[in-house]
Amino acid sequence: MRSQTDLERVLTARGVNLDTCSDRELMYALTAAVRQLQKPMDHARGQRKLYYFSAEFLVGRLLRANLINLGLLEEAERLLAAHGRSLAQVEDQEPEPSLGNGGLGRLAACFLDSIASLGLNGDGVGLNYHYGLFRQRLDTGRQTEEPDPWIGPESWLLDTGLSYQVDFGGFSLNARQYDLEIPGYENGVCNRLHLFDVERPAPPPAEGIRFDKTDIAGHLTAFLYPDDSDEAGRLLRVYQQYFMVSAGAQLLLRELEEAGHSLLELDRYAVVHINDTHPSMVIPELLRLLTSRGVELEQAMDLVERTCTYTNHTILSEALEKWPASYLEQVAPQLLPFIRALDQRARRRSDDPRTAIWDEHNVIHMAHMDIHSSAKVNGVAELHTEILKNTELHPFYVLYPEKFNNKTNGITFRRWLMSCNPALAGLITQAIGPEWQRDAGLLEKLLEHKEDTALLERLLAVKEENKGALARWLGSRGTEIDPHSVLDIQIKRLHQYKRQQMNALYAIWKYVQIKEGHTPPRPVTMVFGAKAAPAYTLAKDTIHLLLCLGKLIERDPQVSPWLKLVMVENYNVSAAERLVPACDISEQISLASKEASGTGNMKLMANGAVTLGTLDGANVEIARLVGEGNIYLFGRSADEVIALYRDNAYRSSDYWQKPELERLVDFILSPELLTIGDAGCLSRLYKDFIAKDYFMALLDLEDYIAVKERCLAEYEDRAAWSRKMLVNIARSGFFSSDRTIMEYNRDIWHLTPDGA
Ligand code: CR6
Repeated sequence: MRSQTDLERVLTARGVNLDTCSDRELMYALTAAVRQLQKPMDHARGQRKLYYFSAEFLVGRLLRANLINLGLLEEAERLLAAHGRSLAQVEDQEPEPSLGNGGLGRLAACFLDSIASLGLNGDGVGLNYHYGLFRQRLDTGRQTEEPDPWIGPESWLLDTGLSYQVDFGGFSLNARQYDLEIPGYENGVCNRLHLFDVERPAPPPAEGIRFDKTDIAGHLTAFLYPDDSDEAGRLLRVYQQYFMVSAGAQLLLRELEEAGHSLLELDRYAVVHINDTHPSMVIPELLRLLTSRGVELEQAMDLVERTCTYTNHTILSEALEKWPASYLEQVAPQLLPFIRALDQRARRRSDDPRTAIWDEHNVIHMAHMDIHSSAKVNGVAELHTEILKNTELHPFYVLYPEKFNNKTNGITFRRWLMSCNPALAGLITQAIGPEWQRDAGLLEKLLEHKEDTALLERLLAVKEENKGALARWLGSRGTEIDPHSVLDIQIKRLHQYKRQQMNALYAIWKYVQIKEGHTPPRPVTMVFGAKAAPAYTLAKDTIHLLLCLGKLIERDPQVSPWLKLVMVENYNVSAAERLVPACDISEQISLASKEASGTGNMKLMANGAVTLGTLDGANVEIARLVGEGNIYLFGRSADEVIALYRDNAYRSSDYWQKPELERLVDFILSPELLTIGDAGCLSRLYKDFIAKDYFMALLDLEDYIAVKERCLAEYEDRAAWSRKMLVNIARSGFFSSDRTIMEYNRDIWHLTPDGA
C-alpha cells in the first residue's frame, strides 16, 4: 500500500489550496490526483485475456469507489477533515457517468470491479455516451427527459490517442478510444474500461433529447438507447452496436498481435464476452477480420465459437433483438456474407427452423447467432436458466446441452455495503471482525449473533440513522419524509412486468382504508425510483399515476399523517446509494418468470431490508437462503404463470369483476384523481387494467395486499424484525459479485489470476 502522504503530495504538487478552493475544484483535484496514483497494470505476459463487451456500464460515481479500492479512503477523509472539508460534500459535486440503463449495466460495472479485485486480466468494451440515458424530471406531474452530460473539464476519462477505422455502408468513422481505469481492491491491479467515441461529437440537443437521428457522425455516441420507435432510431442503434464491436474487435486483434500470438491462437489468448445481444455483431466482425487476414472461413468459425461466450438477461421476447437484414445491409453490408455462412452452418447442425439465425422473413436473430457461435451460454439466476432451457430456448438446449449453465448475478459489497453504508459495515466488523470485507461469504458468522440483543438493537439504530440521512437528503431536494415511518421502497426501471402499477393499486387500497378509519400502527412511506423508456407510454402513464397519488395523499389531512408516496426524481446509482441503506421493506414484486434475476433485491437485503416479493428471479434463491420466516412471499408461481400464457387463460376482466378489485381499479378514474391528473393518461392505464393487463397485476393483487399488511404488522415486533434483518445480511454474502465472477472464471472464461 502507498505511504500516507501520497495524496497530499500530489495535491500540493498540483497547487491545490485545500482551505480555499471550492468543493467542485476540490472534486476535480482529487479526481486528477487519484488518476495519477492508480497505475494501469500489465498483467503477466502470455495470459489469456477477457474482453467484456457491453452496451452499458453503469459505473456510478468513481471518486469514493476508487479511493476505497486504492486503500486511500481514510487518508483522504483525514486530509480533508484537517482542512475542515468533508469528502461527502466534495463527492456530491461529482457528476455520475450515465452509461447505463438498469440492472444489466450496473451488473457489468460490479463485474469489472470484481474482475480487477480478483486479479483477473479483463477489460470492458463499450461506448462513451455523452448525454447518457437521460436525466429525468418530474416537476410537471409527468416524466420529461433531458440530456445528462457527465464529461467535465477533468473527468475519469483518459484519451488514449488510439483510434480504429469503422466502415459503414457508404462512409467510415474513426472510433477514438478513451479509457476509464478500474482498480482492484487493495491488490495493485488496474484494468480498463475502453469507451469508444466519435471524433467530433455534436453539441447537446437544443431541447430535450430530440436530435437528428440520421446524423450518425455527430450523434452516434450522444445517447444510450436512442428512441427506437421509428426506423431512424432503430438504425442508429445498429450503427452504435457495429461501431462498438468493430472497434473492440480491432483492439483485441491488435493486442493479440502485439503480444506475439498468432491469429490461430485466438481462443487460447482471448475470451470475448457478449453481454446480452447488443454486442452480437462482434461475431461476424471477428470472422470478417480473421478471414481478411488469411484465416479460412471454417477455421475462423471454429475459433470464434471457442472464443465467444454469451449471457442472456431476459426471457421477454421483445427484448431479444432481431434486426431486418435490410438494416445490416445499410449499416454494415460487409457482415452479411458471414452471417449467411453462420446461418448455413447452424442449419447443418439442426433442421429445427426455430434455431435459424437468418429466418425466412429476412430477419436476423441476434441471440440465435450468439448461441450457435459461443462456447458457453448462461442465464443470470437459477430459475431464469431453467426457464431458458425448458421453454424459451428449449430447441437450443436440445442442440447444445453442454453450452448451457447458470451464473446467478451478484453485486460488489465494496460499493453496496462498505461504501454506501459505513455505519452498518462498521457494526458488522465490530461483531465478526474485518475478514468479511474480502470474503462476503463470511457474513454468515453474523448468524452466531442472532440472540445478541445489544447487536440487534444497534442494527435497528443504524437503520434509523440511515433513514434520518435519507430524509435529510430528500429534504434538501424539496421532499419531506418522516424518518420514523416504515420505508417501503421499490427502486428499479419502470416496466409493467416489474408491476409498479400493482403497487400503485396497493396505495389506493391503503388510502381508502385510512379514509375509512383503519389507520396503520405507524406511518408508512412508499418510495419509488424509476425511469421509463421515453417511448414506453404505459410506463410513463404509471409514473403519472404515482405522482397523482402522491399529491392526492399529501393534500388529504385525514390520510397524510399516515401515508406518504414519493417518487425520487432521476433515480440513478447515486440515489440508490442513499436509498438502499435506509430501506425497511424491499419490493420485488415482478410477475413470476419475468424478472431474469434482479440485483436491487440483493443490495437491499445486504443492507438489512426484508424482501416482499414473488418467487421470481434471484428472489427464489434469497428465499431459500434466508428461510420462510425472513421473507414475505406472495403470488402465483412461475410454473402457474407460464401455464396461463401457454393456455391463453388469463382474463384480467375476471379479476376486475371482483368488487374489491373493481373499486381499486375504478379509483384511477375517480373525480378525486381526475382533478389532479390527465384524463388521457389515466384512462389509458385504466383500460389496460381491465382489457389486457398483460403482466397480470390483478392476478396477484389480493394476495399482495394481504401479505404486505402482514409484513407491516410484523414490523411492529421490533425485536423479531431486527432478527430478520440480521439473517438477511448474514445470508447475503452468496450474492457477492466476487463469487459470481469466480464461477464465470471457473466454468466459462478460464483466466489465470495474477500471482497464481
Ligand atoms: N433489465 C434483467 O431484467 C437482471 C439484469 C442483469 C435485466 C434483470 O432481471 O438482473 O438484466 N435484463 O442480469 C436486461 O437488461 C435485458 C435488466 O437489467
